[in-house]
Amino acid sequence: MPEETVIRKKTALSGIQPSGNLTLGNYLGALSNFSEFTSEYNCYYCVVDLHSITVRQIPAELRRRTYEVLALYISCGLDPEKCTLFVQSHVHEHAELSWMLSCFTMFGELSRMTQFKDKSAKHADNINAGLFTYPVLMASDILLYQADVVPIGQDQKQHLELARDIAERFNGVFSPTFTVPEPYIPKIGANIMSLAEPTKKMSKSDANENAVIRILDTRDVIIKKFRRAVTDSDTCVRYADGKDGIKNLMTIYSCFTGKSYDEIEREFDGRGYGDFKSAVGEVCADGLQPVKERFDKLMADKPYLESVMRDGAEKASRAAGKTVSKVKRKLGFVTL
Ligand code: ATP
Ligand code: LTN
Repeated sequence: MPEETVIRKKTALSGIQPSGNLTLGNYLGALSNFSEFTSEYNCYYCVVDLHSITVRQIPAELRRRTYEVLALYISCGLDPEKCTLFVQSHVHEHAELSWMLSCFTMFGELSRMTQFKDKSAKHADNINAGLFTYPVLMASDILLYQADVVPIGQDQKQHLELARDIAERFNGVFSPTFTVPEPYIPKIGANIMSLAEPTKKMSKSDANENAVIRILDTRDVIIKKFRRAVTDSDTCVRYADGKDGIKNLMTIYSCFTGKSYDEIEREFDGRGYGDFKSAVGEVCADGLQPVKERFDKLMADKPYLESVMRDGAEKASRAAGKTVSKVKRKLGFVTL
């Protein structure tokens, strides 16, 4: 009899922190790519609330944002019937594996993480141990589900590389235990910049509202913010060095229209920055409109969102439990 070959469906996993109102950077760099994986991969998308407490949160806001990020997952096309949508703190194995993997992560490795350096500079009064070990928790999120691919923006590449190193180290000591994950970083949109300081990443927690487009901003606000976007003293829409503001706007325009940089240059040839900025605002507002409409409906139905969380936690726990049992066995913990 021919030997039966079992083809394992690959797994995709990603997470977003409920640490602020999501931005266009979160959308283009991560969220809008999540649904690409749902037909061919086993998908796990997680609201990473444990990560968000590395920075002080107001409890009522954290709770509301947890519902919001889940509602945004669904609004951006993730069907809870086809993928597992869940909240990290509902699956205790994340914290449990994180402890075990922290014993396979070096102090020096964590000290080199640029997000740690940036966040400790930004929150100098609260450089807590969680901020330092944050990447171990992220590695645990990924390795718990044996993820093959992790859709992320450019800023998370270093954390993903660390997750790969931890997996390889553990596998090397105890025989293959974890799948070594690959990042999926989109070619365009992986690094959306601030509209006020286009050499800096657009970040959820930026104090300057004009620097950030929020997924849930109204059409008028989106258009106004793009009109105010910092550019340069030239007038020509060109993708060239030294034109960070224009390059960022061209990237955003390209993401929403599918047009190449050459096509965009031709389209706006001889027209000023004003015209271009208005056009970027229009395509962005149009692109986000359907997401917002679905979001409003979902937020009005908390019991539904809670049922999604409950089902998601149950499915995720099943997969996570298997990995944790395997890791404990390999480490030599007594199982009863
Ligand atoms: P914070 O400002 O609170 O640190 P953040 O905006 O960086 O948060 P996260 O929840 O940490 O957001 O990130 C969620 C996902 O969005 C990650 O995959 C991250 O790489 C991606 N992302 C965040 N900002 C951008 C950006 N400016 N451009 C592209 N992708 C981004
Ligand atoms: N560290 C990420 C958020 C995050 C994540 C994950 C992303 C936590 N766990 C697992 C992908 C996979 C961030 O700060 N953006």
